Amino acid sequence: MTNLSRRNALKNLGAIMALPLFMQTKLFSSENAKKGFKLITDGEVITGAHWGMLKLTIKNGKIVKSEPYEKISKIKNPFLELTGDLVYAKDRIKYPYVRKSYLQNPDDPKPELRGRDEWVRVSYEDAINLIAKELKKTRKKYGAEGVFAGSYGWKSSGNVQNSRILLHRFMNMTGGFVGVLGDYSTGASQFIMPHVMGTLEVYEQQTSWPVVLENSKVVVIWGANPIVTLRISWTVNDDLGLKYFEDLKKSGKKIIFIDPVKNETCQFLDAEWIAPNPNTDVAMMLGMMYELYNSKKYDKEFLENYCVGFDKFLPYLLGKNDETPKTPEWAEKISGVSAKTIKELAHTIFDNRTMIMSGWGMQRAHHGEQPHWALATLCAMTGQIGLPGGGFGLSYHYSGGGVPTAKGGVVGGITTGSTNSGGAEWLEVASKYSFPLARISDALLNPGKTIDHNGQKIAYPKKIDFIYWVGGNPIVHHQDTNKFLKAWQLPRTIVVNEIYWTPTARLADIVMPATTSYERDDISMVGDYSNIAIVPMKQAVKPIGESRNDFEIFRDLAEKFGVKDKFDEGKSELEWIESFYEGAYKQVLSMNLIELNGVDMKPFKEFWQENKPVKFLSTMESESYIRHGDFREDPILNPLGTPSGLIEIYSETIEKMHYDDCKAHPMWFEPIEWLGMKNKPAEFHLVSSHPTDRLHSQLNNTSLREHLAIANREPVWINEDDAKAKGIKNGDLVRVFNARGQILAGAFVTKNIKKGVLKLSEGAWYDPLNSSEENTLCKNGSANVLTIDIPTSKLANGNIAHTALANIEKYSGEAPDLTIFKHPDPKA
Ligand SMILES: Nc1nc2c(c(=O)[nH]1)N[C@H]1C(S)=C(S)[C@@H](COP(=O)(O)OP(=O)(O)OC[C@H]3O[C@@H](n4cnc5c(=O)[nH]c(N)nc54)[C@H](O)[C@@H]3O)O[C@H]1N2
Ligand SMILES: Nc1nc2c(c(=O)[nH]1)N[C@H]1C(S)=C(S)[C@@H](COP(=O)(O)OP(=O)(O)OC[C@H]3O[C@@H](n4cnc5c(=O)[nH]c(N)nc54)[C@H](O)[C@@H]3O)O[C@H]1N2
Ligand SMILES: [Mo]
Repeated sequence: MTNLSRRNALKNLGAIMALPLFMQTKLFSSENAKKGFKLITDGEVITGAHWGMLKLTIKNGKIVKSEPYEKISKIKNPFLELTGDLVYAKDRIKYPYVRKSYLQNPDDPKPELRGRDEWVRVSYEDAINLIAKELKKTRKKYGAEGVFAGSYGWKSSGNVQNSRILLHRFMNMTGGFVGVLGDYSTGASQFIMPHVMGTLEVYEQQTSWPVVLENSKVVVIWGANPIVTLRISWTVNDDLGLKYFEDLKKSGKKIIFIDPVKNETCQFLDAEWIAPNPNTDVAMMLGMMYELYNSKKYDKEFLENYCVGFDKFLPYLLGKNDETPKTPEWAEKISGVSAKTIKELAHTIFDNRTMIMSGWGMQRAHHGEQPHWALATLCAMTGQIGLPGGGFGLSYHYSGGGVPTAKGGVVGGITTGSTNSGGAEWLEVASKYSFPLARISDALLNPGKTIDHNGQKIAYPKKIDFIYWVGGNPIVHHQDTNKFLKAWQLPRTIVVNEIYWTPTARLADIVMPATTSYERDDISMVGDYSNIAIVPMKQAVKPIGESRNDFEIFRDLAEKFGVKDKFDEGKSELEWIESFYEGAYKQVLSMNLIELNGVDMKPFKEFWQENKPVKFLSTMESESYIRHGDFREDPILNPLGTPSGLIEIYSETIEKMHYDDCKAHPMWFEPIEWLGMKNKPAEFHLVSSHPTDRLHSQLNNTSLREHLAIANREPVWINEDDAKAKGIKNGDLVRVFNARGQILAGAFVTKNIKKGVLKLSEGAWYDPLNSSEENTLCKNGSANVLTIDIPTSKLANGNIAHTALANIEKYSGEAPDLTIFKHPDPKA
């Protein structure tokens, strides 16, 4: 259950199989032409991206303008204007390349030279043959266990050109691979919440916004930055999440923010700012619960009828066994938030109908299982879970959680295919060896090691010899880069399909040039929760260089294994798109939505020709949706998915795991590094939030970088008093460092961050000063050079990106040039 990916959890795309595509040099596929579709060389093309529906203006076959197809909120999203930058980027990978030593001898490929070796341009056919040959070699020697294709990443939108699914489809049909469990986003909460609430909570529909706007008196935003994080969606952004935050602002409700950073959203909403020390929220919540208990302001009936285990949690809260009552005064010492504020906050949320919207930053921390468990317990005490506008929600900041769901057709997507393709022993192997994805360095460095995970034992593969990565940038996204770089040296072969010469592509052996989503046809839903529209993603321009669609690369590889027919099922790319559209069209027809709702949906050919989205309407039912409302109404008839059917403040399942780092009820654990620790290894707490002006590492190579960069590096936020004490001025080049590594950044001196805290967004491309030197300086400011690579706990094994101490100083050396955005092949 917890192995559900967000894509499955969000919606049942319920479709099957893959598709073929363009000939390399042809402007447009014969399949398209046969159907009478032409590439628009002068005119407008409608498409979609993570950041929303787009209108592209094409002149002479080139994109000359990119703008929102329509804008619902007034909040500007600069990502919508960058399509030209993305397609015509200087660092596009235009041809297949192989690292020189690898090409010379794939059996002795000198992995230590990754990132430093020369690149040799090869033909597409040679590259495909080489990948197929080496993959077969690895499978023969080590079996499916030797091939890692977990390949986490945000790729591009589109239901057919889903690079990761295509990779898995290819791997499934040819002998299997080792995959991963969970994700980086909600690594801790997606494993703990099913024990507590019986559901993931993080990828599920929230109490609808109209209900919140009508009923909540107070909105608490606890560790979230929705104005920023709602710039994107997993599918195509509907822009409605942002619109509802605008409405929230207009509503005049009391809004309280709890975050060490007074972030863009807090500023936008002009909210009250409470700034705890990072990773101390659980202490604050316990202090609030103590105050509620002490002042008898808690809903006894709710705790008795809808929850189990408050009685077992209470002795801990009151300090009966550890002589530490979790009083507001105790919490003040840990969190740096005054006992007075903690008490007031407790009364405010009890006395008023309150919706607590929490982001995911605080669970991407050591013991990240605790904050959302403690939050659920706090809300159980107020007794507001399942009431209109009360309780908590863990996805208002993400992909439009809370935006009412529309009634319409849902387009399917390519799948990983059937696995019973004769001799599926690999499946057993692959599932046996799949490991929590944030343990990747550990798995590479400690082959065969057994770890605890959510009550089970998991053994790492004995030898990972071959890695295939598509649509992700692990050198930038994984914690403790210097450790990861060592792990990355161990496999014999690393293949990457990429659009750009990212740090990950540069550290591969074989690089396959991928198209952007603007160079191929595709289709997508709009709005992960709202399903408000279907957007055609029509090819806008012809592929750059010899870039290929991931589909084509994997289909051609499948052919080398004799399974092409199975891979594409004899369908062209457009036929796949058509089949997914027709599936949705049938749903619409069967619900009579054309007559009843005035839905303007036509057969595929007209839809594709017309080049505009099909829109649906939300229902009254979805507009009045209350999360856990049914459960509240009747907990016997509508039990939660927990063993007791109730909210588990105390979990016997977890008790039986006997873990020292995650006990049977929520608790305050000291993180491995934090501001309150004895003998701090460094002075400041570094939070590496999600970037305002990127999607992770995507868009770092666009013109937006010029606007965000300070001293031509990633900005690091520092409190003005701290900056003064360190002799740092706004705009200075600074070095941020700890025992794990060092980076250059540009100082952003501000009042809007708590003293003692630094903020450096994740996703700046790793740019080593001297890659043959250990712990070399990253010139561009990639946050993960400084973060810690240990698991949240044995329960979830999530990453702890937001737990790290670091030092900062003005950089006195000469400023080195950035090299990461320059093309590595001087001849290209
Ligand atoms: N310190 C720190 N680290 C973090 C986090 C944090 O909060 N702090 N957050 C974590 C989280 S939640 C996440 S989700 C990860 C994100 O990490 P990633 O998902 O790896 O980040 P992206 O930059 O989106 O990488 C996507 C890559 O896919 C490529 N790409 C795009 N479209 C296509 C395509 O069609 N085909 C192919 N082959 N490639 C394509 C892009 O060029 C880009 O390089 O980072 C994690 N890392
Ligand atoms: N523009 C943009 N939007 C994105 C993304 C992106 O890269 N760019 N990434 C997308 C993805 S994949 C994901 S997973 C989501 C991530 O969504 P989140 O995980 O919610 O985003 P973060 O920026 O990591 O953290 C949100 C807030 O938590 C605060 N925070 C950090 N540590 C603590 C703490 O200990 N306590 C408290 N109270 N607050 C803390 C940070 O200061 C930040 O303001 O965003 C999505 N949206
Ligand atoms: Mo994420």
